[in-house]
Amino acid sequence: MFAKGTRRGRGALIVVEGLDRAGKSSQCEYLRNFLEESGLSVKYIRFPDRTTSIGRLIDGYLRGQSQLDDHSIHLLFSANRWELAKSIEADIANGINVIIDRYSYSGAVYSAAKANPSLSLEWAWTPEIGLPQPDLCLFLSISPEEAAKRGGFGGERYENETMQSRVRDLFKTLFDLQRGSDIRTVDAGRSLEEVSQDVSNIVTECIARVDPASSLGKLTSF
Ligand code: T5A
Repeated sequence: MFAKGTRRGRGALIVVEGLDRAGKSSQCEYLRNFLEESGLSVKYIRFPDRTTSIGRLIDGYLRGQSQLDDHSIHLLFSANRWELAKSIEADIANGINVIIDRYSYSGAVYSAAKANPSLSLEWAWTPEIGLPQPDLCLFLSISPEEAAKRGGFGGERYENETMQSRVRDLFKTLFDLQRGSDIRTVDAGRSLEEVSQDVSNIVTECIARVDPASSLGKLTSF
């Protein structure tokens, strides 16, 4: 826990990643409450942010209401992050801890999982270079079979087991390439409470470790 009013300087940038229905939004909500109750300033952002004009194009695509070339939709997902990048950096500099539900890692692996020969993982990562670098990425690990049993699975474009299995493998490949990043895997196949306990312990450590006088880094090439 944190003593109220003792933290000055910048906030931490915390990303939560995982397959569809891994429990990301549930854990982000839990984390927001946990940090607020600990006296910290918090903002919670979800990508895709479906409220912007780019986000509405993405939403239509995910619901199957429009068709787009694989490269075009990929670049829209990335543009959706770039349109919030400056405000994320400003919040962090102002001492706000920012929790992000899906980020560049999802961006790269979901597009690469389409197995389009002209859309490699490296190609998919390139537009992410220069975006704010998370201080911590929590990967909620669950099997595609377990995720499929959870509420609402199957409603959107990528929610099928073939795609989710490829995504899971590609997350591993991408994380192995992220030298110098703090990426932690949490077993998300357990109860909400057990997962939340691990999440709060890891995030508490991260916030204590971030040097309040340091600047946020930027994502780099492999
Ligand atoms: N995408 C995204 C890209 O292709 N490129 C990109 O750049 C980005 C950012 C939509 C899609 O877009 C793709 C990836 C996705 O396919 P989304 O809106 O984040 O992305 O969609 P989902 O990941 O499907 O988000 P969900 O909200 O549906 O899943 P969550 O957040 O992982 O899961 P959550 O917390 O909503 O929980 C789902 C269900 O499981 C239960 C919950 O109560 C809920 O019913 N649950 C648990 N049940 C048992 N035990 C637990 N521990 C549980 N945790 C949650």
